[in-house]
Amino acid sequence: MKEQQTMREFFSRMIQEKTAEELERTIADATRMMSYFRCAMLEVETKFRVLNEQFSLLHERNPIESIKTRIKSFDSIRGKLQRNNLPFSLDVIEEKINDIAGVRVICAFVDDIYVLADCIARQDDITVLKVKDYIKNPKENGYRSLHLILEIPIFLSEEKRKMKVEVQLRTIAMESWANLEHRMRYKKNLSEEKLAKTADMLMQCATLSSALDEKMQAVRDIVEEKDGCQI
Ligand code: 0O2
Repeated sequence: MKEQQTMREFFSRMIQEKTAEELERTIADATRMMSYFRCAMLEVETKFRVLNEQFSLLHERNPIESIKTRIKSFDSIRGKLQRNNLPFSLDVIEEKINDIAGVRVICAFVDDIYVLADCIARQDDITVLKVKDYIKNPKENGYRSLHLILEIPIFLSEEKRKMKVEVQLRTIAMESWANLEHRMRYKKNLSEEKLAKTADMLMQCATLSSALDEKMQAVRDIVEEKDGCQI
């Protein structure tokens, strides 16, 4: 109910030239689209939970520490459209914004990230549309994560629809770096001086967090024999 109200306020602000009837139709279409994205997000989340369950059966350990999901807010969608010089329309949003539905999978070890990504990519109802490996190629600021844009079908009462979901796979160390950086700096309008000062410090933190991941992985490699994906 609150979500509907927020959407109503948002669209009333965005599309003032529309008639009341057109506005209602747009709100109904947007509500439906977001609901489809939510379904797709749930499907992907479940797939990771199933893999985690099976891993614990096969290997007596859970590769996934936690899973977070989120649907992008319309304010954030509008910001992204503006940054990419795209017009605000539901068709453009559905076609061009890849991370409306987001699933973040936090893993214990770097190896697990690639094993899980491989297992998901091999599922026959999933198409991997894009891979951005910010672990092998970290961003300039030090950000590390493996991003996958997946296309997955959702089965509705009378139709099947393919929806996009962004998956971010990262370790606990990558997650804590990204959360703190996001809170303090990402997309914030800091002065040039503060940007310069903090960039170097954040890069040092990223290097430390990467070293922590490598060391933890090395410990695990000694403790256990490495497993490939046998699912
Ligand atoms: P928010 O506020 O987290 O939603 P694409 O269209 O997918 O090719 P996109 O989405 O612009 O391109 O780029 P990318 O690099 O895949 O980044 C998508 C998301 O990754 C971001 O979403 C962030 O969640 C996260 N991310 C990327 N770079 C950074 C970074 O430097 N620091 C942190 N903390 N997170 C980052 P949004 O919509 O930009 O932001």
